[in-house]
Amino acid sequence: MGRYVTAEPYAYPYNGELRPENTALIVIDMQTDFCGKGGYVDAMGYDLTLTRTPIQPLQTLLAVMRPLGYTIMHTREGHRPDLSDLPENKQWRSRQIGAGIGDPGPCGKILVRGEPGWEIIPELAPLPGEIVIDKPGKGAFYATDLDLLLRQLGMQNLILTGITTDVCVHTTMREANDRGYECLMLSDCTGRHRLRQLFGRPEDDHDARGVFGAVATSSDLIEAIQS
Ligand code: C5J
Repeated sequence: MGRYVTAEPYAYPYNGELRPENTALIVIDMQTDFCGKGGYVDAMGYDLTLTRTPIQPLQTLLAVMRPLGYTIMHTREGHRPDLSDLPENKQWRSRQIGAGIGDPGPCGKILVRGEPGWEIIPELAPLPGEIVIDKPGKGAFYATDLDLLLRQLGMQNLILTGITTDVCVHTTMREANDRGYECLMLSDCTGRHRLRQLFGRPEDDHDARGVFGAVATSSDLIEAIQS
């Protein structure tokens, strides 16, 4: 008898092996510049509601998963202060939308390591001992030691949350799937910017179609791990 989360399009994980010893919660890029009051998204005048909706469900989920001994990991998107790890085209594209990476922003240089805007928001601050992955790209596996750490810890299942759903969360889920991790995305613990919600295809966001993994809500997960 395994332990499964009620999820779409299949009960997660595929083998019913859902345990604190082999399952990590990954909280992606909940940084001030993306979702904090006074960060660059806020300063650009966008409605922060969409990138802030995951905060409360994530707080509830962390309060359940931490005492049960699940591995909790956080990621931050950001670049070295000298921008030597920032591809020119990434910088150019960010400037097109008025948020040039490395340029001065309301909370220091935008998405630069060590600047206030790059920090994880206080509401979801990592606890001492929780792993924080600093990534220069969208995916959390690219140019980081995430895979090495997960394998050292014996992790097989990844619960993916954070922002933004269609960029860093989805990229990480695809990278994880190719490496053999069993992925679950939590729809209420992810969010995206309004701009992309208007021009993107929101129906694709949580539609993993079983190709990259499964989708559930945090309540579904909490019910499974507390049962
Ligand atoms: C993330 C981005 N975290 N959209 N970054 O999604 O640039």
